[in-house]
Amino acid sequence: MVLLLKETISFNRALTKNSISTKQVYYFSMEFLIGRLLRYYLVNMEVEELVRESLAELHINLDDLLEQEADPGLGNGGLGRLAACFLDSMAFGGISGHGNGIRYKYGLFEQKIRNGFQTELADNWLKNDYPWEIRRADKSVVVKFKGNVQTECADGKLVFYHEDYEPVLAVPYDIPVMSYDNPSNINNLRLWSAEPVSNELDFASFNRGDFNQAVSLRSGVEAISYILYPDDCSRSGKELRLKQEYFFVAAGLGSIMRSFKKRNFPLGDFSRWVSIHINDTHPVLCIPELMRILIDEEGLGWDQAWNITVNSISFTNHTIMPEALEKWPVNLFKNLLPRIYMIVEEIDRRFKERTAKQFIDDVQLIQNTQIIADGHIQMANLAVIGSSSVNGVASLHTMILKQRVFSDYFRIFGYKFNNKTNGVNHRRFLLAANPLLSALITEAIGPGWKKNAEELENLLIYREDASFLEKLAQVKSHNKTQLVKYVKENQGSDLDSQSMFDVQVKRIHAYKRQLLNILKIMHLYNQLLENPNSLPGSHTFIFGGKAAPGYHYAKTIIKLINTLAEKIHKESRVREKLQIVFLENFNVSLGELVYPAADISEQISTASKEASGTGNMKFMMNGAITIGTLDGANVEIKEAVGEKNIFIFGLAAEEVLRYSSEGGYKSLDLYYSNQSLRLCVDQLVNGFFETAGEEFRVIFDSLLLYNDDYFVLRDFDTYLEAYKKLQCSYTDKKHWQGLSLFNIAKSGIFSSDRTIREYAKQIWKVNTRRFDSYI
Ligand code: B1N
Repeated sequence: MVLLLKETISFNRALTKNSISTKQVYYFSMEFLIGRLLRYYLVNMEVEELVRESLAELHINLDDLLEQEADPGLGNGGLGRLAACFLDSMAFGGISGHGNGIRYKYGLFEQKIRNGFQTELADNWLKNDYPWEIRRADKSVVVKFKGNVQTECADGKLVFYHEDYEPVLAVPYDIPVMSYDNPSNINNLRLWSAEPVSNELDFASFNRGDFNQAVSLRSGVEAISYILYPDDCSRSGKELRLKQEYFFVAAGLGSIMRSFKKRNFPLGDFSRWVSIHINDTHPVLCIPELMRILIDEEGLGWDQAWNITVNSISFTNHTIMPEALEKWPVNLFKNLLPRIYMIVEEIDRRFKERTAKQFIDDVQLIQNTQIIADGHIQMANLAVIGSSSVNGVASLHTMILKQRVFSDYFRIFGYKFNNKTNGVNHRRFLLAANPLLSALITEAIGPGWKKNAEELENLLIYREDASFLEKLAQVKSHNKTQLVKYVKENQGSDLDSQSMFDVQVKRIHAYKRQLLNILKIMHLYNQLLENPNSLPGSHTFIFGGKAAPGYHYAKTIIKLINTLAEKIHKESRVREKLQIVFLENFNVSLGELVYPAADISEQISTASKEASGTGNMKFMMNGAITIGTLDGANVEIKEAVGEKNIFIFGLAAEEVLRYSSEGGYKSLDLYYSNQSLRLCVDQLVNGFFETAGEEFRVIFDSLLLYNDDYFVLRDFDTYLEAYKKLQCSYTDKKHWQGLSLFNIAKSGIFSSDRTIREYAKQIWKVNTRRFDSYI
């Protein structure tokens, strides 16, 4: 069947009116979390039932078959999944937009929980081969590392030769990207794999008997695309990471140049026909690499090359967390990429010259905007200087970029800055993930919402319709049963599908504040012991998410969740009302099961820290109600649904930023003044968790000794208040279903179709005719 689909795809691809007369967009990203494809394609082609029935005749169960497909974990979380959503929306919108990334042999680790702790297993997603990829050895590119650069003067011009370099062969594997109702536009996701240039062993070493040396050359090369860095919130600073970054940038640009040349346009028109988008700073070497190609290989002068480069490249920033902003020690960089370093130095020199003239007295600005400073190359600075557009991923985030992170650049290049609020692929996360809800919606408002998610708003006429709301409740209940079944089969726990499902699934990180959620549950537990009637109804708290393997605090949070789960389970006085489950190995596929089953969506990051969040949107379109802070895209979710249809609490971003710049608030004062809070915090270390000993001391210390950087204690009371209101709403079933319907109806603007249409119109300047025709 996969073969048949592949045939259809290659046939259609041949039909794709592509390259010659349309601008090509290339989306460079270190991560693409594409999820499973087979079922998604069947849903998009509207043949799922047909295929299911036909297979049944052969005694093959489609669901069993679908389970066989690997879910490639080629990303950490939101950033990689966003890239995959964008590919889908570009294909849907008829944009010639292609992904460019790395074919990691091992994706993000598989998470197993043992004795409450996270352990990591290798994600060997290629072990049974991957059916959707096509190896294109004929399109390989040689990437050059290290060596020396010789300069010569020829005809009054400087010419650069890169010598004694270490070559690496970049071999592309292509994955077709097809979307709904657009079989004639099939795009490409090109993932690069590193191989030695020659297949010969290093015989000189081998003959000397130096087997290690003979093999290590090969493994050194293959290491480049061996594994994804499993950390989405701190830079690694390791040479291998920089190698990965240059590897896929040089390979991608090499192949773009090759196909551009086949089109026979003048090189000077490059930016009219090609847009290169860089997903955060990880691919920022696109800027000096394109300069290198234009100058060293094509013989252009600096100014012309610079114009072409800046006009072709656009950049998205995804985080303001200082520890994630990439920078590289000059020595490491220079040694690995000598020619690229020279170019970066020259970009920096020219830029400093310009600011020194323009802002004579502003020493601070001149210093802050340098690319090379403190012995490091500041990658974000290179990105802002070398691209024509800089965007944030939600309006609050963009405002913080303009006013704080990049405020100096905003003074220089105000015109570059813009916002593109993230979106998610509603065809994957609603149409495919939630078939019953989709059928109900289509029955009510017709199928147009699949092409134009904003038509979901037509659901509003059912807001008071008791029978429709009842059907909505039944769908939710069915989806909860499906999740309960999964948890039983995979983790052995029994969940109560009648209880309220309160869900927080995302990477584990201090700023996302899983801890605040835990403290809430501890508080409910304490209250229940005091007064068994303090809590209406029963609650299931569902957590899921991976911790970076080296992030001790986050791993302790996972252990804390599991320890609390066990404690509650053993306490007969509360277990009827409270239950916790930690879902192992949260990934795209599990998300597709979880979002449709949620009643509550926990989006409780410290305001200002979450650039956008996209899980919040996936929950919303599946009818879960958000409890959250005014952070990231929550702000826009609130604007869309109105404050009565969401539960907002906590400090505002402005307050957090103000406190932080003044050294924080005094968490100890709060601890002493709030008894029930103090009890919960003490319970982390006072023997309440009989088996824990000092295990949770790091968490306790983060709150009191280190003054609670993420304002957990500060937001505790308002969180509980909002939670109480929410519980109250939940007890009124009809009211609750109305809220749920309202959220679904207003979720259309969070489709990545809307986001991509904006990128296409405002940044890439490509045709949006197909999108426009649906509106
Ligand atoms: O990008 C998502 C946003 O919705 C999230 O709010 C944001 O946290 C996430 C280094 C990152 N920002 N930065 C990363 C990923 C990998 C890595 O090595 C940083 N991920 C985000 C989509 O905009």
